[in-house]
Amino acid sequence: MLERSELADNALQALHDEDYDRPFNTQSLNADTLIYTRGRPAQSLDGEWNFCVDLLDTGLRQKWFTLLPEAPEDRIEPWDYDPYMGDTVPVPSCWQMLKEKWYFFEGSSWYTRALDHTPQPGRRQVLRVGAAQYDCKVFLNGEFLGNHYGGSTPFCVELTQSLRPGQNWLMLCVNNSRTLDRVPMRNTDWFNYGGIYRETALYDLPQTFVRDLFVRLNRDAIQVSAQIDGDATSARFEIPELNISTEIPVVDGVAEARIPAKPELWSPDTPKLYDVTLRCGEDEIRDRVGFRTIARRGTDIMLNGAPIFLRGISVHEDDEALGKTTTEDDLRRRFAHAKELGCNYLRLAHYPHHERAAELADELGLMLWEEVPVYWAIDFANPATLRDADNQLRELIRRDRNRASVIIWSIGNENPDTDARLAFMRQLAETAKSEDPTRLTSAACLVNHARLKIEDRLAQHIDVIGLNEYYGWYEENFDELGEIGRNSAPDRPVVISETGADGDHTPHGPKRGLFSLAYQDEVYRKQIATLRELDYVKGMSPWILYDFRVERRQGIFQRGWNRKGLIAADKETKKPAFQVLAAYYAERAADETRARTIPEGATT
Ligand code: GCB
Repeated sequence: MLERSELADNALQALHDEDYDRPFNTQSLNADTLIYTRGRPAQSLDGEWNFCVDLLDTGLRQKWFTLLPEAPEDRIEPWDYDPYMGDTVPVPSCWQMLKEKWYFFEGSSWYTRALDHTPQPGRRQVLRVGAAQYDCKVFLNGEFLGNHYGGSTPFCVELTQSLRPGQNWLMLCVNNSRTLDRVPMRNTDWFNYGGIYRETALYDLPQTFVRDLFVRLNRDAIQVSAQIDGDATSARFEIPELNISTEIPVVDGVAEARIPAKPELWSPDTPKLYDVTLRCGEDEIRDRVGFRTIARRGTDIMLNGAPIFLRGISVHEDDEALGKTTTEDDLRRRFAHAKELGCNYLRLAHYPHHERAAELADELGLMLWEEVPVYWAIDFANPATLRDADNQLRELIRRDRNRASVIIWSIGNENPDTDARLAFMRQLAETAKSEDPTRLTSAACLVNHARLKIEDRLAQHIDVIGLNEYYGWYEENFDELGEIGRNSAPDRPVVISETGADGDHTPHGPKRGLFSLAYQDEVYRKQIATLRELDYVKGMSPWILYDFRVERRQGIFQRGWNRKGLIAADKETKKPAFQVLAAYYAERAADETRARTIPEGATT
C-alpha cells in the first residue's frame, strides 16, 4: 500500500528511504509547550484505541497517518494497516501486559481514535499525554503536529488549527526502541515497557490562558511566578485560608509577585496544604500547595530550619499485571507500605513517576526524591542527548515544583566519572537550579573501590551526595564499607541512595547463602550497624520496596525479576528484612521525637 500511491514521489521511494523518520524527529513538544493543567476541567481520551505494532516502521515509511476512513469495499489500494477498525487496546496501558506475543516487542506502535469536536469561537484545544514510552509522534486528520522524546514526562500539543467540526482522527506513533542517543540508553536494570501508559486528555482553553505556575515560600513571603499565553495585563492570585487575594500585573506574559505571608509549614508530621487559585481572564487553575523550606547546612539536611534524617525506601514504577501503568490504589498501597516501614521519604527511581505520586505524598506527609533517567552509560558527548536529558528534567520540574513533598531533584545514577559526563551533569545541575532554586539537587555518585573513598567530581556540583553501595552483595568484604566511611570526609550530606541484597521468597529460593531470605536479612543488619556510625549519612533509601521485572536477570533465583524487594512482586508478601529496616527506622524516629521534646541540656 502507498508504495504505488501519489503520496510517494515514485513507486519505490518508501521502500528505499532510510531517513523516513527524520522529518518527524523534531522534539517540538517539550518543556516550552507544556501547560500546567492542575485543577482544570478535562475531557478524558482514555479508553479503547485502535492499535497495531509496527516492527519495520512501515507506518512512517508509508505514511499510514494519511489514511482517511474509507469503507474496505470502496478502497482502491490494499491497506497495510486499518486505523479505523481491527484490534483495540485500552489507554493507558503497556502493550507487553496485553498479549504474550507483544511481551518482548520493541519498536513503533500505532494508536488511533476518533475525536468529536464542536468548534467554539475563541477557544483553543490542547491534547495532553501523561507519558508515552519513549518517542511519540502526533498526527491529527493526516497532519503531523509534533514529536516528544522522553518516556516518563507529560507533553502537550495544540490541536486548534487542525481540528475540523465533527469527527476527527487522532493518531499517535509510539516507539520504545532502546538506542545509543536516548535517555536512558540501551542498558537498564528495569523492564523496557512501551505504550501510552499514562492518562490522555483534551483541554478546552480560552485564547488567553495560564501556561505555567510556580508558587513557593521565599523567607517571609509567598513567591508567585506565572506565565500567561495570550493578551493579559493582570492575573488574580488567591489563597483564601491566608486571606490572600492579589492582583498581579502581567508584563510580556509574565506575572511575578512576592506576597508577605506566614503559612503553617508543611512537614511529614503536619502535611498542611492550602487551596491556591490563579485566574487570568476566563482562565483559572487551582492547586493544593504546601509551604516549607529545604536546605543543606554543612552535612545536614534542614527541613523548615531543623535537621532531619531521611528514613527512606527506593521504589520503581512496576506492577506484575499492569507493568508501568499506575493506579491510585497501587500508589496508596505503596505509601501505606512505606509508612508501615517507618519511612518519611521515598526515592522514586529511576525516572519521573506518575504525577499523582507527588500529589498523594503531599497529602500523606512523605518526602520525595524525584529523578531523570540519566542512568549508567549515556552518550554524554552527544549534544542531542544532553538536549533530551535537559528537557526531561525541565518537564519533570515544571510538572512537580508545586509539590511540597518533593525535596530533591536527582540528575543521574551511577555514571562513570569522565570529563564528558561531568560537563553533561553540570549542565543538568544548573538547569535544576534555574528551574527551581528552592530544592536540593543530588545524583547517585561513585565510590572509588580501590582507594575505598567516596570520590566523584560531580559531588561538588550537587547539594546531596547520593551513594549506591552494595557491600555484602556485589562487594563481598563488608569491612570495606566502614573503611570508606572513615576515609571519606564529605563537606555535604550523604544519602545512601541504594543498598540491599536479593532474597528469593518462593519455594525455589535457597535456605542460606546468596539469594536466601536469611542472607538478605543479614545484609540489612550489617549495613545498618555500619551506616549508623557515619554522622554525615543523613538518610537512606535501600533498594527496594518491591521486587521488579527485568530482562537482564535470568539466574535460577531471579527468573526475570530483581528480587531485592523487601516485599515480593505480589506487593503483599513481606520478607524478613522488612522488619529489620522497620525496627531501625522506629528507633530513629523515637530518637528524633525524644530530641524534639527534651529541652537542650536536660539529662534523661
Ligand atoms: C544499582 C542500580 C539499580 C539496580 C541495582 C541492582 O546500583 O542503580 O538500578 O537495580 O543496583 O539491583 O543491582
